[in-house]
Amino acid sequence: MPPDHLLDDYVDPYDDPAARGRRHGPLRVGLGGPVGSGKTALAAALCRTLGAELDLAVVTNDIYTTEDADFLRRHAVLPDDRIEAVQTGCCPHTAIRDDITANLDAVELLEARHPGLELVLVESGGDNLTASFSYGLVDVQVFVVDVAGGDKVPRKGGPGVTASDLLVVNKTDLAPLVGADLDVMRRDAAAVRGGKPTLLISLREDPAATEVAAWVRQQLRSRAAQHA
Ligand SMILES: Nc1nc2c(ncn2[C@@H]2O[C@H](COP(=O)(O)OP(=O)(O)O)[C@@H](O)[C@H]2O)c(=O)[nH]1
Ligand SMILES: [Mg+2]
Repeated sequence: MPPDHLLDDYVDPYDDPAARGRRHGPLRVGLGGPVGSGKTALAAALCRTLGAELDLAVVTNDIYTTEDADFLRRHAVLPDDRIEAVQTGCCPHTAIRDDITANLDAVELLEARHPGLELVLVESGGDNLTASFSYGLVDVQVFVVDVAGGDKVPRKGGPGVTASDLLVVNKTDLAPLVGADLDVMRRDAAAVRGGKPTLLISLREDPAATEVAAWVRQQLRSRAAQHA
């Protein structure tokens, strides 16, 4: 890892699109975003919706606990042996971007345990708007924000909002309560994302995360077509 004072200029070697997309093994999907935006709720929803049709597993990242993994186990969205918890003990984005070893170990453990694995979701520990995954760890990344912090969030940018493969704006059910204008969020997101997709959803109203699940299926299809 480069020294701190060089991090601003640090270019992840895996950010090269040509280096992205493993040919073999499961599709690895990163779920990033601020604390409380709904990453674990989205992981649970995707497991419920896709679990019957795909061989899948989840890696969770928490700073000091295994709370997210415990939540998924408690709600029995997947068998226990398909959930691995990484305790980062440090700034969560370090573990998904700069020193990804613990996460790679967790993914490889799941792959060894389940040789037919088709999809691995990697939930990052909650961070702020600056967090993003190394493409050495994931093939595609979803950034989850919510409307509860107001409609300014997409406008504030940051690599998660601008560069993620899919931006999810969750908790649209709360928009009237916090006075957030969803059209403003949609327009601001489109303005900074250069054509990449944004979905406004409410996991409260659609616990199956139908549109996000459809996007994941599409990613699987396009990877299969790319490597056919
Ligand atoms: N009102 C509302 N609450 C939600 C929604 N999605 C998640 N939540 C709640 O938001 C809280 C944080 O969700 P969680 O998935 O733990 O967030 P994470 O920190 O990003 O993993 C939990 O209490 C969820 O039940 C939603 O669409 N609407
Ligand atoms: Mg979580």
